[in-house]
Amino acid sequence: MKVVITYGTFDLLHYGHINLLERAKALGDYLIVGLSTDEFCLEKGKATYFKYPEREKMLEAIKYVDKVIPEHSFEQKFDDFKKYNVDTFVIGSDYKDSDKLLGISDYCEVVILDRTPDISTSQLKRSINDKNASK
Ligand code: C2G
Repeated sequence: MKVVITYGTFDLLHYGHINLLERAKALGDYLIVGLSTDEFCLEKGKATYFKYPEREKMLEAIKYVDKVIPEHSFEQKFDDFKKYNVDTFVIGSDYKDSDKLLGISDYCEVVILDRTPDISTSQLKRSINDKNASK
């Protein structure tokens, strides 16, 4: 069984996230998602709209996702790779050439997938705020 893992905040879940998860699952048989905890999101400078339990529930409802685990830090990946016998780590192209990926290829295959253009959580928040402001 080929195990794939990816990580993210997945706040205000949108089709860009779904595209990523669909392609990640297509790379193997079992997809694990490391979901950033609320505390880790704050460390990443991302205040989320939905809290961890809500984001977890939404991810677990996606047919491509087989398991959701909490992501507490960037560094925990190396423990996860061993704990879950991960074959492939997947992340979107915003992390291409990021120092956050250093050393990962020593543990497993690294696949960088193109981000879905023209959609992001921050863009959604801005357009919702703009709509409210214009009322
Ligand atoms: N993504 C995408 N296309 C978009 C938006 C997001 O492919 N339009 C991908 C990102 O590249 C990432 C995943 O969806 O692989 C989750 O996106 P975020 O929740 O924004 O991830 P982030 O907060 O950057 O957390 O350790 C890694 C971090 O936890 C990633």
